[in-house]
Amino acid sequence: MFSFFKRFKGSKESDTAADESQAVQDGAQPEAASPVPAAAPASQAAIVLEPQPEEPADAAFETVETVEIVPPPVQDAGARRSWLTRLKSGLSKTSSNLTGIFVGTKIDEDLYEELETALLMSDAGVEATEFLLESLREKVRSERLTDPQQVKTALRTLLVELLKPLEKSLMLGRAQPLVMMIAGVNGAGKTTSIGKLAKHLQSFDQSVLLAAGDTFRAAAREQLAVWGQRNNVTVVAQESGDPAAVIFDAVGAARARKIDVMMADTAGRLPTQLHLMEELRKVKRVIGKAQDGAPHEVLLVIDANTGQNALTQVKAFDDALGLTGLIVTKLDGTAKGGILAAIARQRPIPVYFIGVGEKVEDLQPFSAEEFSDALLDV
Ligand SMILES: Nc1nc2c(ncn2[C@@H]2O[C@H](COP(=O)(O)OP(=O)(O)O)[C@@H](O)[C@H]2O)c(=O)[nH]1
Ligand SMILES: [Mg+2]
Repeated sequence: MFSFFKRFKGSKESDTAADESQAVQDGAQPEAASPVPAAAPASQAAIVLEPQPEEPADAAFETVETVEIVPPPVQDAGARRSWLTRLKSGLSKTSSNLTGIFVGTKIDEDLYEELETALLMSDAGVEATEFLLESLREKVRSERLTDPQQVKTALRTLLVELLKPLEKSLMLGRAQPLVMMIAGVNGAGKTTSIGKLAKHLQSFDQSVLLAAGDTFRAAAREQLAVWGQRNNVTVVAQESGDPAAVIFDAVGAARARKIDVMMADTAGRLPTQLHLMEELRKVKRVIGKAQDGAPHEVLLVIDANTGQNALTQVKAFDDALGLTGLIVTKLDGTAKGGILAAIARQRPIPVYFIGVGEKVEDLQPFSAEEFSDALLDV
């Protein structure tokens, strides 16, 4: 298996990260001084699904190290090719539409019109489409391009520029635990993505604890619990009740056990369900009470097949929660991929990961270059 983690040294972000982790370490000192009981540290109401019989007695997690998740600089070549192939095949509907436009010999109005249609059909939305077309016309003029293939290359450059701000690494090690809250509509892929991420994090020596904050459906809790047992990850769950309470307990458990990353699953909801959005805001507030500065990440999982509706979700969840990142799933289905251009133009929130399937290795960091190449079949 390959991992996409890299040790991180010396950037502006690492300075902030070091400050934050220091603050957290300071805050956690009284706890560190008193020995942590091996038994479940969460309150009695919580069921701690503990796959390991004993708490590991090592101090390995005591030093907070800043780690960055990045597209792998050196990766197993086969795995890399396989990922790119899956990404390309996922986006093939759009790429076949787009590339067909540039096979002719002339750069004329027809070309621009066909391109407009193809971009709109790819879910890029009116704003990003107009932006790309305008910029492309300008580039064709200023660079005196004459060959449609050059126009395609210019479009690739513009796409990369547009999508680049979405490319951001998820910084680990800023706090212990680093608390990530995961939100999204039903079926977007929250629980699956949490599972995949947990496995990736483990493969980079990060200890993980999950909170089954989807208390709405019993099946959701079971899904996470079964997954946790299979993969040796502690899952904090509760028979019923308040998601905020479960997640509060889980943060306590993660702190006591010196867990590196805690991920909180939440119940799916539509942004139009105002009382449920309010419940999510409460979850976020309560996490902040359990640990200063938490949640460190509020991630929204969106299903790329929902097209322009995904943008509506991004805006609504961002307005309610203040999102720090996105996970875009199911780019292997009928997804057309242009939605990322719409997001980049209208609500540029970092896309930490994209998913092209149900297997663990099908979730990878987002790369503007890779994505643009897949869209244009370069
Ligand atoms: N094809 C495909 N299926 C996915 C992907 N991510 C998640 N799924 C599937 O989508 C379904 C819903 O996922 P789940 O994690 O339960 O969604 P949740 O309701 O948001 O927690 C499951 O069948 C997953 O296997 C992906 O990237 N590609
Ligand atoms: Mg779920």
